[in-house]
Parts: sequence; structure tokens; C-alpha cells
Amino acid sequence: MVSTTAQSRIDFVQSTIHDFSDRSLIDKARIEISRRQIHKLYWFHLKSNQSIKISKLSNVYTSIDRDLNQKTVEYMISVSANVLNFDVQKGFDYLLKKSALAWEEKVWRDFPIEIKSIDFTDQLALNFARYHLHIMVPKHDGRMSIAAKGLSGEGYKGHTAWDTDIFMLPYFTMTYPEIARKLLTYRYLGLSGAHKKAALNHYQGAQYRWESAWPSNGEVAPVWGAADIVTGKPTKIWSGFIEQHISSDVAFGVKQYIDATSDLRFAKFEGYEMIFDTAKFWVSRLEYNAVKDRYEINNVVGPDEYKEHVNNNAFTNYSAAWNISTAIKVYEKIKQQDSKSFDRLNKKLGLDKTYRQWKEKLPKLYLPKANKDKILPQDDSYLSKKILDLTPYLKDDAVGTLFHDYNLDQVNNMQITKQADVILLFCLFENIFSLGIQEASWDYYLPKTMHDSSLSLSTHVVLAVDLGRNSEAYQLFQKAKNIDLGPYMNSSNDGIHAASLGGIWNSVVEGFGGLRVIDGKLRIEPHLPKEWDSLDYRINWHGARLQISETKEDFTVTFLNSNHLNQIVEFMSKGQKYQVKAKGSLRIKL
Ligand code: IFM
Repeated sequence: MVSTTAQSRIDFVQSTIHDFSDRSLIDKARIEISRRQIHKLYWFHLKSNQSIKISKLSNVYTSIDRDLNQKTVEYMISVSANVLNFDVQKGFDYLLKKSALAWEEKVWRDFPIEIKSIDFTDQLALNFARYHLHIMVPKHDGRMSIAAKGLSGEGYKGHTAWDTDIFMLPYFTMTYPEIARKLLTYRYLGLSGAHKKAALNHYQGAQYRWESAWPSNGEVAPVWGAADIVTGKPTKIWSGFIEQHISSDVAFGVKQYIDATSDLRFAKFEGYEMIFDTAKFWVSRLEYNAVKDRYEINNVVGPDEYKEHVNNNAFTNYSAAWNISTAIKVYEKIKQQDSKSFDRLNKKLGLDKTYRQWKEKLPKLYLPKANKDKILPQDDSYLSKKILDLTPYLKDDAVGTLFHDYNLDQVNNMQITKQADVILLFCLFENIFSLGIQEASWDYYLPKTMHDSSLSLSTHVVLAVDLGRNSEAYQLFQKAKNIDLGPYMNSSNDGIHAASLGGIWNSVVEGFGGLRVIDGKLRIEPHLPKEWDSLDYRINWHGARLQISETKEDFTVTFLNSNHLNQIVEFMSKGQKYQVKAKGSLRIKL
């Protein structure tokens, strides 16, 4: 089948061979074509107990594939057919073995993660998540990233969202940094699209697109969504216009990668520029409130997409402040230590002027504070909205059931949260908020949270563990596991939920395993659930490969190998600093 995408004019050649163990059993065959589909129908006559084995082999070539010598359709057809004929000669069993060997060598054996649990599906879900993470990441080409539905469906039209930067990147950063780097290169190339979006909105710097496709495209998020139950008209989707935290999400992923890998080449030539350019966007985005003598970020959608046009969404403001303060630190550091990179970036981005703006505005950027009950307000108006008892909706396993009774305007005016918002803020910036604030806010927001986005549950797992609510965390983990692997047959109709699969690794390793990168430092504080005997995983830290083996009583960090002789790895646990030398191992009692 040869097809061309309607807007970007990319040619696709897809070939399939049906290989039969005995072609003489085929009575007749016919090709059928329907919209975007091509089928071949076969009729057989099989006697009782007689069988036929059918193998289906396919390949796909596109005119943007880098490894093709020529990009013409004729050339692609000939390569595609030759490769397929060659593969069919080798046979399905051979190809299967080759594939299994590659999985074994590159994924399962290199970075094993083993959970000893009373429930074997804990391990199964983790393997399932890792399988998808590896098949859907375009590690061969930085011009693409992971789509919100991976490769398994047409939901979100293959677009990339913050799902990659916040929910999937941690897995790759900590285990396959070379793949993480490709995902970040996509963001670097996407600066051109981000500049377009900022300019269109009269801002400066890089305003990343809420949904993105080809790096240089502008915003591609849809404008209209499902029918409104009250008006009967399509609901406007505001994310592409005012869900702006994506710019600091990208910078956050960049900084975590630099902290975990110390990849200076990336930092100098791609990473710092993204941190600066997003901070440049934020400083141009801030609005001065003369009455209160402070800068605000008004009229946004935060991670909770059931609250539109809100002012001072805590997640947005805090993450923007983090973005600006990180840019200030990087500016000061490279100005002192690496004048060559500084001069290049200063010239390109006009950093001296922007630095003055960062320094002037950051101290006055409004950061919402917890109220007298220690609840951090999600935004300026959330806590004064009407409260609806969500129990009947929360009992329902389907998502979006609220919209059978209310439209988005009505939901907007009630204390109903679609997905982790304040809770995610606590997970990403845990040092800023006291345990008391995190606990009170957890108790307040949880009954108001619908988990109507698949990004929600795993974030809740991680914070529940941090708050010492292990059995609640394990229950939430059971639900998170079921998002794609569960019994609800329709849940993955539009494709799997890529971020939630990243979230499975986050729940296991960052949550129960207690592995975090905080302020540039590695921290390990395991809290295994009572259902688990042990958790074993491997990570990369500054080029060193570490094996971490955890039980409920203790944990051991073993330094397996490194590119640098005499390397020492430092990590924190419960406020204590530890060091482990190359080939060494350290056991710490809990
Ligand atoms: O990016 C998410 C968003 O946060 C909630 N709705 C689904 C999107 C794609 O997964």
C-alpha cells in the first residue's frame, strides 16, 4: 500500500506478505481495498484435524527515513519488497528468535527490574510497560518523539505532549540515557516551533507547543472536542492556547537529564539553551499586578484540565519560578566557568538583558501559599468553588462519566480535579513543601480527583509512598496497572496510554523504590509495600551503572561498572550522604 500524508506530504510504503505452510490448500484469494485499508481474503478447505500455518510479515518505509539512499516511492517499493522476500525466506521462527535475542540483550538482561511480590501481575505490568516504552520510542531519529498513544492507535493523531517530558523521560534518563538524549534533541529541534508559538502570542523565547508533531510546526492541538451535554455544540479545547506549563516541563526534563548524566556536550550545545529560552518565555509572560505589586500568570489551564481560564495555577507558577531560577543559576555558572559557551549563547539569545529581567521579576513572582488548614490552593478560585459529592462517579470505572450530567463550564465551577495537579507539584518539587502541607492537601484533593486522565494514578502512587501511605499507594498502583492491561476492553481503543506506562516505572522505582533526583543529587529511600519481598533494579548515574537491591529491612547499592576509573558515586538517604566506589557495594539498614 502506497500512501501520502495529506498535509506534510510524506510517502509511506507498507508491504505485507502472507506466507502459508501449504499454498495448495488455498481455494481462492481476493484483494479488497477500503478507506486507508487493504485486505487480502483467502478461502481454504481444511479436513478435520488438518492445519495450515499462516505467517504475516510486514514492513514500513517512509520518505523521511534517514537510512534510505533514495526517497522516491519506486525505490522504497523495491527495497520494501526485497527485504520482505529476504525475511520470508528466513521464516517466522528465525525472525522471532532474532527479535527475542535482541530484547534479551538490550532490555531485559542489561537493565533487569525484578519485583518479588505475592501478585505476579506487578512484574507483568512492569514488563508490559517497558515493552511499550521501547517499541514506541523513536530512538533512531530525534525529529520525532513518543506519541501520547504510542504506536498503537490514532488517538491524539500521533502527537507528542508533556507526557514524554514528565512521565516517560525519567525511565530513559535513568536507564537508557542515549535514548533520553534523542527525546531531548526532539525538544531542541522543536525550539523553532516554540519560537513560532511565542511570537504568535506576542511573547519572547520558547513557548513549547501543547501538542507537537514535526519539530518546526506550530501548535497542533485540536481546537474542538466532544459535544457539550447542555448546548449540544462541540466543546472548545483550550489546552493548545493556554495550557502553558509545558515550557517548564520541557526544561525540567532537560535539567534532570543533565543532573543524572553530566552530559556536558548536550548541556553546552542543546540543554542550557532550552533552559534559557523557556525562562525567557516565562519572563515575557508574567503579568504585573500593580495593586499587589507582584507578577502573576493569569488565564491558564494547569495540569487539571477541568479548570480553564484560572489565575495563578500553583503548578504553573511554581514550575515557571523554578525554570527562571534554574536559568539564573546556569547563567551565572557558565559565565564564570565556560566563557566560550556563555558568549555564544549570550549572543544568540540576548542573555544579559533577559538575566536582568529574571533577577528583577523572579522575587516578585507570586507563589500561592497554603491556607490556614495547610491546603495549597490549586489556583486563585478553586477553594471557593462549589463542592460536588463525586462518590457515584468515582465508583464507575469508565472515565469522563461526569460529562453525562454536566458540561465543562459547570465542572469548571466546581471543586473537581481531572488529574494530579497540586499532587504532581509536590512530587516534582518535594523540598519546597512541608510534609504537613502535602498531607493536608492530599486529604483535601483526593476525594475531588476523578483520575479522568491516565497521567493521574501513578503520580498519586508516588506521593502516597512519600507520605508513608503505603497500602493506599499499593491500591492505587493496582488501578494504575489496569489502565491498559486491565479487564476494561475498551480502555485502549484509541491506543495505549503512553504516559501511564512510563508512570508504572515511576511508581515502582521512584515511588516504592524511593529513587529520585533532587536538586541534582541522587536520593534512595525505599518503602516497599507489604506485598513485596524485594525490588531489584539497575540505573545509570553519571556514566556508572548501579544495581540497587531493596528489601523492607535494608537496601544495597552495588557499583557494577563505569567508563571512568576511580569514579565515586554519592547518594543521599534519609538526610545522610553515602559514597560507593567502582566495583564496591554498600548495604544500608532501613
Ligand atoms: O497530556 C495529557 C493531558 O495531561 C491529559 N489528557 C491526555 C493528554 C495526553 O495523554
